[in-house]
Amino acid sequence: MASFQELAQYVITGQFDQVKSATKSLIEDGKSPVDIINQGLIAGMNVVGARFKACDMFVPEVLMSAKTMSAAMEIVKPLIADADMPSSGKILIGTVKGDLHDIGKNLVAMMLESAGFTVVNLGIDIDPEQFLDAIDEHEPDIVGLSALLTTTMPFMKETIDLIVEEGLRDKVKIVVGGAPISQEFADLIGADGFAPDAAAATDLCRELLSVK
Ligand code: B1M
Repeated sequence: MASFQELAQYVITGQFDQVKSATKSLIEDGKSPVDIINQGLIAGMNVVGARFKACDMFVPEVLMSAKTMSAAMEIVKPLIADADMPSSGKILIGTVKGDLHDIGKNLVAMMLESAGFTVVNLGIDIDPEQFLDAIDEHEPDIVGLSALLTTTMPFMKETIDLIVEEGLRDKVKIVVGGAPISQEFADLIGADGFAPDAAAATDLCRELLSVK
C-alpha cells in the first residue's frame, strides 16, 4: 500500500510509472481523491517549486515532475468529476498569453468540475481575442484567468480591457489567480475576484453565482 509521502516523493523525482501505480493504490485503498491531490501531488509539487527556486532542480526535472503530476491527475480527475451533479454554472478558464503553466489552472478546473460547474478549459497561451471568441461561443457565467509569471500578468488586464471594450463585461464575472496574483492586483485590473488556490477559487465562483 502506498502512502501520501511516497506519492509526493515520486512527483519530486519525476517517476512516472511509480506515480501512476501509487495513485491507483491509494484510490484502491479508499483514500479521497482530494486528499490524494492535496497531500500527495501538490505536496510534492510544492517541494519541486522550492528546489527549483533554490536552483537545486532544473527545468527538465521540473518538467518531468509536472508530467508525472498531470498523469496522476488524469487518473484522479474522473473520480471527482463524476459527481453527477446538475451544473452550477459555466466557467471558461485559461492561462493567459505567453504563459505555458497549466498545472494549477487545470487543478482549479478540476475542482470546479467536481463542485458541479461546467468547465470549458481553453488551455495555455490564450490571447485576449481567443478569450473573447470563446465567450461568444460558450456564453460562460464566469471567465477565469490564470498567470504564473510576472511578465504575463499584464495580459490579464489586456484581456479584461478587451472584454470591456467589446461590451461583454456585464455578461461575465471575471476571476483571476496564479502564484504572483494578489487581491490588490485583481482590484487594480478590474476583476471581480481573486483566489489563492483551487479550493478558494471554487468558493469564490460559488459566491459570485450565489450557488449554495
Ligand atoms: Co515555471 N516558473 N517557468 N515552469 N514554474 C515558476 C512560476 C517560477 C515562480 C519558478 C521560480 O523561479 N521560482 C518562475 C516565475 C518567476 C516570476 O515570474 N516571478 C518560473 C519561470 C521563471 C519559468 C520560465 C521562464 C523558466 C525558464 O524557461 N527560464 C519558464 C516560462 C515558460 C512560459 O510560461 N512561457 C517556465 C517553465 C516551466 C515549466 C514548463 C518547466 C513548468 C510548467 C509545466 C506546466 O505547467 N505544464 C514550470 C513549473 C512547473 C513551475 C513551478 C516550479 C511550479 C508551478 C506549479 O505547477 N505549481 C513554479 C514555481 C512555483 O510556483 N513554486 C514555476 C503547482 C500548482 C498546483 O500551483 O500553479 O501556483 P499554481 O496554482 C495554484 C494557485 O496559484 C491557484 O490555484 C492553484 C492550485 O491551488 N491558481 C488559481 C492558479 N491559477 C488560478 C486561477 C484561478 C484561481 C486560482 O482563477 C481563474
